[in-house]
Amino acid sequence: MKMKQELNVGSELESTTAIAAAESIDALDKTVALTDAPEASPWAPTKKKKARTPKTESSGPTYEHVSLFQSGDELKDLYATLNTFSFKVNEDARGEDACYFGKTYTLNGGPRADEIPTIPEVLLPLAKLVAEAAQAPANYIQIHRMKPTTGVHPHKDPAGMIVPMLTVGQARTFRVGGTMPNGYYRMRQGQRKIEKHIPEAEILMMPGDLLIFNGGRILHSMFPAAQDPYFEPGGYEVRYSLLFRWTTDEMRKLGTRQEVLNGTRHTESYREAIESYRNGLTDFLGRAVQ
Ligand SMILES: O=C(O)CCC(=O)C(=O)O
Repeated sequence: MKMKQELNVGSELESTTAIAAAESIDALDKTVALTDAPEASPWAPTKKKKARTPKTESSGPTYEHVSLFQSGDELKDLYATLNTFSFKVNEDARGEDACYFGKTYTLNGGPRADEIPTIPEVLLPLAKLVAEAAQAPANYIQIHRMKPTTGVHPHKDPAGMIVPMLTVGQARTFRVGGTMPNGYYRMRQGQRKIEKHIPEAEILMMPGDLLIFNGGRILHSMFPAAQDPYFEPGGYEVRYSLLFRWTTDEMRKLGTRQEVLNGTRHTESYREAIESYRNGLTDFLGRAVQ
C-alpha cells in the first residue's frame, strides 16, 4: 500500500458515525489566500502559507492532508493544554475518551448529554487557523483522546460537510477512501471490522498534521497501534484528534439521518454558514462580523 503524505484525492459517497445527512451541496468554489495568523495567536504559523483553492462540499478532492499544520512549541503547548482537559469515556467507541465543545449533535437529534456548550478560549486561535485552512467555520469541536489500543471503525462523516481533523501526540496511520462491504452501511459503526475496509490510501498522521474531509464523501478508519507498522509514540502517551464541525439547527434538532433531514432547511443552512464565512459576513465561529 502506497503511503501518501501530500494532497490525496479519493472518491466515494455516503454516511457517518451516525449515518449521515442531506444531499451534497453545490460547489462553493472560490480561491483565497491563507492569511497570516493573528499576532496574538499562540499557534501562529511562522511562515506565510501559499494561496490555494479551498475544498468544496461536492466537488474537488474528497480529502486533503496538510503536513505539519502545527509544529514546534505551539504543538507542544497544545498537547500540554489537551492534557489538562476533562475527558469522559466516549460511549460510541470503547477505550476512547472524548470532550465535546459547542453545538453538538447526535444521531437521533438533540445535544450530546456530555456537551460542554462553550468552546474553551484557549482553542479559539487554533479554531481560527483551521477555519482559514478549510474555508469553513466550526461551532462544534470534538476531541478524542486515544490510547494505542484504540482504533477507528470505518465510516464517513455527515454528507455535504467539511470536517478538518488535527492530530496531536502519537503518530498513527489513517486509512482513507476505497471500499467496505455494502452491508456495512446498514450496520452500526462500532460493529464494522476495520480490516474489511480496503482503503485507497494510507496516510501517516504525524503530530500537527491536518486532514480535511470534504463533503462526507470519504470512508476512513484506523487500526489500533499494534496493527499499525508506522505507529510512532514519539514520546507521547496518547494520540489526540480534534474535529472541527458545523452543526446546523436542523441537525441539532432532528439528528443526522438523511431521511429525517430531507425536506428540511438543513442543506441550505449549511450552505449559508459556509458562504457567510467565505464572504466575510461571519467569523470562524459563525458569529456575525460587525
Ligand atoms: O478521532 C479520530 O481519529 C477519527 C474520528 C472520526 O473519524 C470521526 O469522529 O468521524
